[in-house]
Amino acid sequence: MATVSSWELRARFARSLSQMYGNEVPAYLDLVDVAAEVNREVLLRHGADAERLGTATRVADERHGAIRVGTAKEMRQVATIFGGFGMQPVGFYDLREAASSAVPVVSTAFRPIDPAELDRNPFRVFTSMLVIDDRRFFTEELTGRLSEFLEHRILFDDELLQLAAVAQAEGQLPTRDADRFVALATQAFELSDQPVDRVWYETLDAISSVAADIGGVSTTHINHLTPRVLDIDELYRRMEARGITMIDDIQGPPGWEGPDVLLRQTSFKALAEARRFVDADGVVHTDSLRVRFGEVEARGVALTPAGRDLYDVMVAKTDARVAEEPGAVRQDVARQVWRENLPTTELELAVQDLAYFTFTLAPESARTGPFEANLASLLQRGWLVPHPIVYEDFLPRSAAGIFQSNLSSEGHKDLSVAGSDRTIDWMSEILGIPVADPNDLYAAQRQRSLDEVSRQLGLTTVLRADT
Ligand code: OOG
Ligand code: NI
Repeated sequence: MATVSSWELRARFARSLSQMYGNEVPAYLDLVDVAAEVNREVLLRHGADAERLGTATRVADERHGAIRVGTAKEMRQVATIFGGFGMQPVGFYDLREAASSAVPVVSTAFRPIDPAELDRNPFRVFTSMLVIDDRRFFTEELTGRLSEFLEHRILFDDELLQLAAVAQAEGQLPTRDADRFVALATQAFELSDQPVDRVWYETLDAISSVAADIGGVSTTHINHLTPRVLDIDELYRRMEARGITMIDDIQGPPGWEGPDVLLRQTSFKALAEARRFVDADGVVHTDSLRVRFGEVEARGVALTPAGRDLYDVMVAKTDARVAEEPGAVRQDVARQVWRENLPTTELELAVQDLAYFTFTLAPESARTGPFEANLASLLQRGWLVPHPIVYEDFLPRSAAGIFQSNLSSEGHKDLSVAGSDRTIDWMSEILGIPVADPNDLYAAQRQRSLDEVSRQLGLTTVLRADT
């Protein structure tokens, strides 16, 4: 019997969502076009070097989506659906802390974790869940009403969930089921034309637009779909030249001449979309909402915990200098801070254990010094060649920035009360499966490669990065 494997299911799902979202939000197609144009040019200009952080085919298809749900049960169903596409929960992001305005959600990302699976198709979905009992945002009474409203809605039908469960258990589906699974999963994230209860929506909107988008409607929808671009500064200029207003800045690290690290993202502002509302008098009107937007991203090498600490220090230094020099352009200030603090080569990032790499043996002709069974020295003496591990995850501050740049107002947040406690363990518990720590995944990938080169070098004690 012909079957479709989980990576093909994932690739089809990403493509199908992309088609659906392109129909719903045509400006997304502009972003995809410009990203493809820029990618082609970068590949022509830099050749194989441009593929160090992912092959041209991987990058061309690469997307991340964002969705938002309301309850533990919905979250668990989402885990089943994405599990059917070979995507597992990785990382925990508390946007309540990362955002200055009211963003009452905690998030994880569903993505493939095996490097070979990532190469085949790296589709990931940033998934946020409303924290309905956080007293900084919701009164006890509102928590009760939210809980009541959310408990009664059904986002995903049984057929979808059953197909997902089979796909997850078997790692594949028969062709006909595969078509159905992809179609139903895509449909589940379409924008619904069911009328929205205006009074209820506005009650939540006064607290947080994000809360209204999640808890104010009886369905869910994809919030954005993000292509990957190899030169985000160039993309930004071209989008503006096309007359599409982008948010003020590129989030994350600045553009600079050294290695690309982590993740840079930018977006265009949410567009007005026609939505139907039912008013208190029962009459249905068509009005509009600005909720969904277009985002694009550039990915760099993953940073180790030490590299991430340095990153946080550099962000804090940038913040401080921008505060001292009103009128300074944040990216220019950040670039300066980067030049003062971050090594300018991948080799040096590897030697200082600031970023994650895999390693291969260099040809003998490239070796410049005697053998010593120590990773830093083998790198410096040219015995080993480092290859960057691409950052596959998200940044809380950028995510908060993306959320915030698209809110219609600051919303309402009472800082005099304590928030409700949410952690990665809590998320694992409600999902019923462990949420992976991204660092563990990168570190394991690096160690597998060190095991291999140690074997090739005939070492009795394997090389490690942290000694
Ligand atoms: C998610 C915002 C975060 C990203 O790329 O950091 C995000 C949302 O708006 O639902 O997608
Ligand atoms: Ni995003």
